[in-house]
Amino acid sequence: MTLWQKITGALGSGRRSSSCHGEGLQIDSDGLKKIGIVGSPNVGKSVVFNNLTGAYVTVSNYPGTTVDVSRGKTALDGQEFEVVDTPGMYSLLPITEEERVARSILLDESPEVMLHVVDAKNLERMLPFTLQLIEAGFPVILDLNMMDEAETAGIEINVKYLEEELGIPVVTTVATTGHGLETLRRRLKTYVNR
Ligand SMILES: Nc1nc2c(ncn2[C@@H]2O[C@H](COP(=O)(O)OP(=O)(O)O)[C@@H](O)[C@H]2O)c(=O)[nH]1
Ligand SMILES: [Mg+2]
Repeated sequence: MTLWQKITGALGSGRRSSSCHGEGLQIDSDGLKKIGIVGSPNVGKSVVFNNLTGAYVTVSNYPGTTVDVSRGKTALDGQEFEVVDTPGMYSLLPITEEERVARSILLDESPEVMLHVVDAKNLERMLPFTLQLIEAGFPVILDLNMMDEAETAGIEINVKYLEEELGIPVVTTVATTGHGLETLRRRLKTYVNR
């Protein structure tokens, strides 16, 4: 079985069991377009989220679960967006409650853009999920975060090639220092209004 077959096969079963959560969901979105931050645990999603949103953030249990979901707002070049920090997930096939919540946010809230944050040091391990998201038809921007550690480890990434092969915007960031965040903001805004 090829990687692609594995990915598309996984998506099939993922889709069939969708929408088990999220019924009657209350979203304080005020009709704003939404940016969903997704990715596996410990890649820097929350640091990116905090950087984008700043002070006005609400943390609440996802309905029917004990999983915390943070929501905030960001202004990109004068246009306001809601930003959702999803719990970590490794694929669209949920195993843990966190992953089920993350997938429900993707499927039920349909963000205008999914920011897939990955650890640039472990790109190879993380790209299959990017492909899953693209194949599922989600609007994806890939954020190669932890570029400082990737560089220290001597890892070079051909971002332009990656963009061409994936057909989506790819940005590099060091979320903890804010490096690359301005470019990320600009590309998010351009992408949402494309
Ligand atoms: N060196 C480095 N550390 C980072 C970077 N981004 C996040 N971190 C650290 O990685 C850890 C996990 O970050 P967090 O945002 O909680 O990850 P999450 O689980 O994806 O939300 C924290 O200790 C962050 O300070 C980065 O770009 N470079
Ligand atoms: Mg987090």
